[in-house]
Amino acid sequence: MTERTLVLIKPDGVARRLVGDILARIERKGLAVTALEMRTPDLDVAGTHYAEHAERPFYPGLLDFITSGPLVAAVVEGPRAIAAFRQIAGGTDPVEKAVPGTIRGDLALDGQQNLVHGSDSVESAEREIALWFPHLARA
Ligand code: RTP
Ligand code: MG
Repeated sequence: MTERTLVLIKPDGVARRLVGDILARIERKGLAVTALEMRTPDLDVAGTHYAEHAERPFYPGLLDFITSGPLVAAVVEGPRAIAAFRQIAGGTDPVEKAVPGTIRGDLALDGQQNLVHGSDSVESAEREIALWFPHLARA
């Protein structure tokens, strides 16, 4: 069944000129990029995006990082797109969890500056797509 997910190429990915590499990996997996925008999010959008982590000690630093410069937000679609993107992203910690062959496993070192975000459930995906691309929200 076709699914959609919200992907962010975080500010470290843009700063390191990895946008093309990461989009190519998404497309080579067989997923489709159906919306794409570069922007520097304000604290409101970043805070809402990561609201589930509001009580975590890393939350303030995470918001500083996510709002630090331009990122790329994308809607990615395909069969099992949510799990498929998280598979090619690799685990959250690029060294301890992400394996070689994944975006984080191949290209990142830092547990916070880990290049990409991908929605973790259908509910998160719909919430995040409505946040980043309001015109694509489903009723
Ligand atoms: P994301 O939400 O960005 O796709 O990443 P994820 O599901 O793999 O990881 P999650 O647990 O949702 O954490 C969100 C982001 O917060 C930063 N983080 N820092 N201990 C730390 O310093 C720490 N833990 C998480 C990372 O940028 C992570 O991707
Ligand atoms: Mg997450």
